Amino acid sequence: MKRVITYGTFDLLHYGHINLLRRAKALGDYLVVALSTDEFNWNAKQKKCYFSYEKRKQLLEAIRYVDLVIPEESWEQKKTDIKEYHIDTFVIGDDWAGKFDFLKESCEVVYLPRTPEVSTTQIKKDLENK
Ligand code: C2G
Repeated sequence: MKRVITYGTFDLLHYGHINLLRRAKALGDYLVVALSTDEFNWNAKQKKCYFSYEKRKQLLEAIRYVDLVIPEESWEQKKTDIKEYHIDTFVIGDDWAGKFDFLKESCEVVYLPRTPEVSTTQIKKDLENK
């Protein structure tokens, strides 16, 4: 059983997120998604989510590619998560390319191309300009 993990905010869930989750799951048999909590989003990423952690978790758990959703509360938890969940592969979009290479001592690290034309930021901007 090959176990994969990815991390993110996944606010205003869109097909770019789904493309990432589909390809992440295709790298193994079991996909863990570490979902940024509201506090982590604000304190670490200055992101104010439209949907709360609970709502974003509910959405992710409804996706066929996702097997488990856990909270992401700090930048430092990745190594512990990889051990605790017996992870073989860490995967994330290539907007993070190189940023998590330190995890290579713990597991395989894969950066997948982002879906270029869609983002939560752009969705919010487009809606404001409607
Ligand atoms: N993503 C993508 N294509 C898009 C938008 C997002 O492939 N058009 C991917 C991102 O690269 C990331 C995942 O979807 O792998 C989640 O994106 P965000 O919610 O923006 O995640 P981010 O805020 O980058 O959080 O510790 C890591 C951070 O928590 C990552």
